[in-house]
Formats: sequence, C-alpha cells, structure tokens
Amino acid sequence: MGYFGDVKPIQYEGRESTNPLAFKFYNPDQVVLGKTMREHLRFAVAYWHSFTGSGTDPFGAGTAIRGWDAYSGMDLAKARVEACFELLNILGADFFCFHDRDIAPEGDTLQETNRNLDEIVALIKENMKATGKKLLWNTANMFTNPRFLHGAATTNHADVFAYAAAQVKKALEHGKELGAENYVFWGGREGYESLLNTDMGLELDNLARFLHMAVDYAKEIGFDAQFLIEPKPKEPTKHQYDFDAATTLSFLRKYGLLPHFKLNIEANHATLAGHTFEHELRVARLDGALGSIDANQGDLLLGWDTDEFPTDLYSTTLAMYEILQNEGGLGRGGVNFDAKVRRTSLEPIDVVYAHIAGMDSFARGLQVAAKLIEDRVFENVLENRYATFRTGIGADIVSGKANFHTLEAYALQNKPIVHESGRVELIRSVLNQYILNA
Ligand code: XLS
Ligand code: CA
Ligand code: CA
Repeated sequence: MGYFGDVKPIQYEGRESTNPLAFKFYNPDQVVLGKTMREHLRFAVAYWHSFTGSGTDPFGAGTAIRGWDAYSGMDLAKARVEACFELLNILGADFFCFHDRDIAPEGDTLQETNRNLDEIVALIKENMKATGKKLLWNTANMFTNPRFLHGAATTNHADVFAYAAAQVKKALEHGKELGAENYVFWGGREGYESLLNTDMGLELDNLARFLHMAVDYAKEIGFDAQFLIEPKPKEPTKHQYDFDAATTLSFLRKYGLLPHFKLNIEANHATLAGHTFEHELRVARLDGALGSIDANQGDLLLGWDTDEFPTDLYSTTLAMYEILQNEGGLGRGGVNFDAKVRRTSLEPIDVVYAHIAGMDSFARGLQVAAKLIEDRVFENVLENRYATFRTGIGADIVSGKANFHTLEAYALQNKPIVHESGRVELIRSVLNQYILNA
C-alpha cells in the first residue's frame, strides 16, 4: 500500500462514468486541434501543497493525515519524494514543480542547507530517470525564512540581497541538473509595507539588477529554461511590485528584461488584483509573454489567496481559449496545480480527487474552447463589432493614413452615428450552450 492507499492509475472512462477515481473528460491521447490533450495541458503537481502543506490556517494547526509525517528531517524529505512520484503515477501527470525549501530542510548554515538539497535533488533525478516524469519548473523560496522579512532582491539590507543571490544561483544549478523546462520568480516579499520607509527607486533597480544577474548566470552554466515571473498584487506584502501582468511587463520592458522573461499567470492572483484569469492571460499573450499557468481558483467571497482546486468551467474554458489563441499554446509551460485541498479534506485520497477534478475541468475547458474556435464564435462577434474599421475612414485609421485634419473633415460632415447592440447576454447564453453541449 502506498501513501495514497491502494489506488490504481486513473483511467479515462468518459462523461457518463460515476467512478470517482476515473477521468470524465481528460483523455490524454485524444487529439484536439492537432495536439493530444496531454500535449496541450502538460499537467504538473505542486510539491508545496500536495507534499509539504499540512492544512494549517492562521487560526489552527495542520489537519492533513499524511503517511510521510511518520518521518522527520531528511527521512521526511525522502519520503515526500516517494509520495510525489507515487501521485504523479496515479494521476498520469507528466510534470511537477517545487521550491528549494519544499524538498529539503534548511540546515544551520547555507553550506549544510545546500548539502541537504544536493542529496534530495540526486534522489529526485533518479526517480525522474526511472519514471520519465519531468520538472515543469523550480523556484527559490525567499519568503518563509525570517531572514527575508524586509524582502529578498528588494531588501534594504545588502547581506540579504547576497544571500538571495546565492540561493537562486543554487536553484538555477539544480534546475539545470534536473532539466527544468522553466524557472519561476515569485516575489512573495518583493514589495513594501509603507512608502514612508521605502526607497522604491532603489528597490526596483535592485530587483532588475538581480534578475539580470540570474539571466547571466543561467547563460554561463548553459541552463536554457524559460524564465517566468509570476505576478501577484499582495499577500504576504501589502503591495507587491509584480502586481499584475501589465505592471510586470512594464517593469521588464523598462529594464531591458523583456526578451528573457515570460509570465506565469495564476488564476487566484488575477482575482486578487481585481482582474479575471482570462484578462491576465490576454494581457500576457498580447505581449507574446504568456509562458505558463498556475491553475487554481480563489473564493470571491473571501479576500485572500485560497488556492482552491479549479472546478469553475467558465473560467477553465475562457482560460483555455486564451491559451489556444497563444502562439504555440503554452509552449514549454504547463498547467501547474498550485492548489490545496480544503482543511476539512483530511485524507490522502482527497488529494487524488482534487487533482482529478482540476484535470477534468481543464480538459473540458480545452474541448469547449476548441469548439468555440472551430466555429469562430468570438471571431464572428469581433468581426461584426469592429466592422467600421475595415472600410472607409476606419480603414484609414488602422492603416495610418488618417490624421486629425482628415478625421475632423470627416466628423464635420455630421453623418448620423448608428450604434449596434453589443449583445452581451446573447453571447453569454451561446457560451452556456457550448459549455453544456460541445
Ligand atoms: C504564492 C505563489 C507561489 C508561487 C511559487 O502565492 O503562488 O506558490 O507559485 O513561489
Ligand atoms: Ca502560484
Ligand atoms: Ca496563490
């Protein structure tokens, strides 16, 4: 018996199945718009939620029952590796993601911490070799340890900046060692609490310096992963510099970093920023910077980052629509379940059910989005709605022929402006039909 009980690898049984341990929509080999579902979705399990998390919340201790908790220290770290590969096998997910501090305990010194990491990375490598599973991305946790209370790359203390650099240097080496497809930067403490004691200009310049050093070092060691920044507006800091996709892209552009980075867009971070998931995906893709996604959902009745497993088909459909419109889809990126089971879902089997729910929701979203694209549903809407820009004065505006003189002369003809309905309710009901029937 494994850590998840006596569960066999999950099979696709189709939409009529009532078996809770079967996929209803995720059929890995099914071809959708020229690629298999498996190639489109590139599902990843997040180490921190599924193997390191325990179900704590700000008011209470952990509740999760996990077999590996019988161990401690490095034995615990090793047991978690075993559990990770067991779950990947059960789910048929090809990828996983981790922070350095998820996989191995910190030691008393940086040397000891790095030795612990080296040992677990070697074990992970063996398991990857034996199973063919891959690392979608790794990252450095520079937010849990109190050392980072004032920030990491945006700290006020140069020694902390140096420590953070050493930590990312090691993480890049491990990314290379494990053949990571991407490397993520999420700045949990890269922001500020009060402008009264913050040199924002210096902090932003330093963040850019840090990221340039990371780009240089990856090049130096021949680590060719796609670099990703993950925007989030707040939590843990009050204001985070990578607030949302637009803010992050503007920062990257200002500092000449745009050619080296794409974005990892998380659904719950989008809603925390006051946007929809699809808005953030659209902003990223219009800049050619949509790299990967963290699949989860927030609870709109709560104002924090609840990281729930994604089950909202409207959201997964519209997300997959953006991804399918993106040149090359997610490319080297994937769909990482940065999601945790609720504190009341105590048992290991809940982690399996949760991933099945998320994988099916994205698979269904993919099917619906593909059908919407095949039938040119939104394309037709846009074609009609923006028709005036294809002929006459509109065509002149788009082609650059128009200027304020020609536009004024046109307006002075006082032709009546006739508006057409935007038909939002009709479009939504068509979308409903596709989600139900496609
Ligand atoms: C936290 C973030 C984090 C990143 C990786 O809110 O989602 O988990 O994905 O550091
Ligand atoms: Ca995330
Ligand atoms: Ca989150």
